[in-house]
Amino acid sequence: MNQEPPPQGRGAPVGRRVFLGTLALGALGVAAAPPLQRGMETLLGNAAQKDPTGLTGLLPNGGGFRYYSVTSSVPHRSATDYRLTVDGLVDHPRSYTLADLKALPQTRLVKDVQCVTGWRVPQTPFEGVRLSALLDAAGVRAEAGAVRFTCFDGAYSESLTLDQARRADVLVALRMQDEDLGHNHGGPVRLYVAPMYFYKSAKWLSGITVTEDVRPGYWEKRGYDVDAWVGRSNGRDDDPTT
Ligand SMILES: Nc1nc2c(c(=O)[nH]1)N[C@H]1C(S)=C(S)[C@@H](COP(=O)(O)O)O[C@H]1N2
Ligand SMILES: [Mo]
Repeated sequence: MNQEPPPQGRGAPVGRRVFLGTLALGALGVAAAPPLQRGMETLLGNAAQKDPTGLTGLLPNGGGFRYYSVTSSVPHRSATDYRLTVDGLVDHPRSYTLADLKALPQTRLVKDVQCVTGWRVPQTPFEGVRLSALLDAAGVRAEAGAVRFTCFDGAYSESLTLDQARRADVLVALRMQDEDLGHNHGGPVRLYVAPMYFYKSAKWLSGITVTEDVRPGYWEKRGYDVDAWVGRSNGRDDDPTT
């Protein structure tokens, strides 16, 4: 498991001490680990003490990505048992199978992935169904103003305004780097919000609910910006003190 460190910027509600406390708790589990793994954990622990924000940099997920999950385990969903529900303030709520989603027109985008903690993966292809197409098919009601996303990890959530959700560069992604999305990257289906920090791109997507107002997502309740446009001051990225 690898959680996004809490935001360290000005006015962040969750401070450095809380994060270090979490690391210390994690170390309690190390005693039970086999020697090889224990060495690795110790290394991580030392590095983390010098630079808590650098912890995730030591855990590559392949191709420059870091694996993130706020839960310690996530159930697997196969092509046959995966479902994506679209509901809320819509005229035609429905549930999509993976085959349903694959049968819809696919859009491919190639842009930089940018995590708010500073790591970046340049020119990464994502492919999937435009979120706007699913919203149009559902018939969004006049009183709607936002979209909420939920995940089958049972914990993560995200949100967008309806205007943001209707952008052409927001996908319900089935493929990444020209391969079917693997479990660790949020497969079989994740949200991909190209113009925003990667925490917006909810992995293991299972629910799209049209709502009246924006409901802040998992990290947003813990201090991250709800409008997460890349380039705005948001976390450490452009903070000269870190
Ligand atoms: N369900 C879920 N989605 C998530 C997260 C998470 O912890 N759980 N972390 C977010 C963050 S902070 C990042 S940087 C990316 C990481 O995606 P990756 O694991 O494919 O690199 O997923 C985002 N989506
Ligand atoms: Mo992130």
